Amino acid sequence: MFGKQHRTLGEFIIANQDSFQYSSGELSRLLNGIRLAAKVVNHEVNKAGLVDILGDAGDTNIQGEDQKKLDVLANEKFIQTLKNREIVCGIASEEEDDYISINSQDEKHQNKYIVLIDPLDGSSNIDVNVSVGTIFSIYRRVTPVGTPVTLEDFLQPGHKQIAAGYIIYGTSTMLVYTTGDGVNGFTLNPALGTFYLSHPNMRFPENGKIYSVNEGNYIHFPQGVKNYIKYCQREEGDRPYTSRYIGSLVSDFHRNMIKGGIYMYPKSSKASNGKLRLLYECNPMAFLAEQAHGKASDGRQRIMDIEPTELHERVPFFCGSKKMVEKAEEFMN
Ligand code: P6P
Repeated sequence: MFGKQHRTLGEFIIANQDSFQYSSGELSRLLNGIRLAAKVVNHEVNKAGLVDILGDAGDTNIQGEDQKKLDVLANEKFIQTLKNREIVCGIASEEEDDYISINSQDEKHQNKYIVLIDPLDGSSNIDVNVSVGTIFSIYRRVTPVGTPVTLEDFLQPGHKQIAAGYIIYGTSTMLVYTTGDGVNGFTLNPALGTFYLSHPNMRFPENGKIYSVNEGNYIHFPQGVKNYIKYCQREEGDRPYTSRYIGSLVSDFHRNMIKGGIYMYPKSSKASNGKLRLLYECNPMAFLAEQAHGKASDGRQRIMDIEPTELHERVPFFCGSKKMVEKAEEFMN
C-alpha cells in the first residue's frame, strides 16, 4: 500500500489542465477555489452536531455570533471564495433568487466562467446526521467578456457544461468531478486537509439492482412510473431489486455509481415537474452520469438537451445505470 503514491487533487488538476481544450489555468484556479470552499464547508458540516455549543440556527452561539443555517453558511462560503479569488464573472445558487454578477475591478481579470451551485443539497438531513452534499456546474459565458453577465449566460443547455461535480460530506468527505474526460473521485484526508485521488475513472455499472425513489409519493406518480416500480419489485430473473433512498441526491447518486442503480424523482400529481432543479442539480449530475457511462433523462429526453427557460426550473429526473434508465423509460413511454 506504500507503493502507489495517490495523486493529490491539486496535482491532478495541474496535470490535466493541458489536456483541457480551454486550458488557460483559469479553470484550474476555479477548481482550486471550489476545493478550498469544500474544506471550509466540510469543517462547518462536521461540527454541526455540536448544537448545544454552536446554538441552533437563528440563535447566537457562545461567541455571540448569529448562528446561520448551514445551507446559508455553505452558500456564503462558496460565493465568498469564488468572488475573492476573482475567478468567475457570475454565480447562480439555489439559495439566491437571482444570479450574482461579479464585475472584476481589474480589466486583466476578465473572467469567462460562470458557476451554478446547490451549496448544501439535502440539508434537512443535517439535523439527523445523514450525509449531505454540494453540487456545482461550470459554463463558459456566452455574452461578451468584460460586460456584466446576463440571464442568457446561465440558461445554457447542460451539454454546454465544461465541468461539473459534487462534494459529499459523508462518512468521509469526497470531491467527485468531471471536465468532460471521465469522472474522478478524491477523498479528503482531514488530518492534512488534502484531497487524494481515491476513485480514478469512476463508471456506472451498465446494469444494477438498486432503485432509489421516495415511495411515499407512489400513489401520486404517473402510471408508467408505478409500473416500473412494480417491475423492480417482481420476483423474476434478476429481480426483486433493493430499494435504497437516503434523501440526499448526492449520496444516492454516489452509491448507485459505485454499485449500480437508478435514482428517480418523477413528476407527480403533487409536483407537475418533479422537485429537482435543472440547472444546479440535474444538469451537473447528468454530466457526471454520462461521463461515467450512465444515463440521465426526464423520462423522455436527455437531461442535457433541455433548453432552460428559468433559473430555478424543475424537471423530472431519472439517472443512473444505462440499462435501468432505459427500462424505466420503456415503462413510461
Ligand atoms: P423528498 C434534497 O432536498 C433533495 O433535493 C435531494 O437531495 C433528495 O434526493 C430529494 O430532495 C428528497 O426529496 O421529497 O423525497 O424528501
